[in-house]
Amino acid sequence: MKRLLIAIFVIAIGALLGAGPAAAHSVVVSSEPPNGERVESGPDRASVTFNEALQESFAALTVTGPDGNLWSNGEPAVQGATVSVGLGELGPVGDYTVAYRVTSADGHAVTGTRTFTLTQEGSGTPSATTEATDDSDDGLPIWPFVVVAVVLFAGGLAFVLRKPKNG
Ligand SMILES: [Cu+2]
Repeated sequence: MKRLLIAIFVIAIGALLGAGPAAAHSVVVSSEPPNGERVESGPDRASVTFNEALQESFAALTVTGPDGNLWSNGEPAVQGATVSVGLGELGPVGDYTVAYRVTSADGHAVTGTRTFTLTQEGSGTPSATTEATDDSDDGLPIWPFVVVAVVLFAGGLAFVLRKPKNG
């Protein structure tokens, strides 16, 4: 019995750490420019479209150039299953990275990147240079949540074990 409970506990921890219900999260179905695409100029807006409507809060979408500068401008906008951000005239030729962070309908955060390649140099100016780029909010600590979850689970376990045994 105890061994079974330990097994359940280990499985629960694994699920908490993200090995579990990943299938429920929103999944990218397309992006603009398309992932891996070679383009001569940037679109007015870069966008990433998912398989289901997103929550409108906490969305982030940035386009970073081969120079490391930020080329997207303004705040990202969520409309249905699509998150987009202003882009416009680009600069140096090379790979641009579209980085997104959105909140699934189920409340989980989904992050990732898409890339496209600019083949003709543009005359645009970046909205922020490398020094001003702030990646500090990428490292949302998950440990506090894990600790709380473990404490809650252990509490439940203790409660179960405390139940009077039959016979
Ligand atoms: Cu989820």
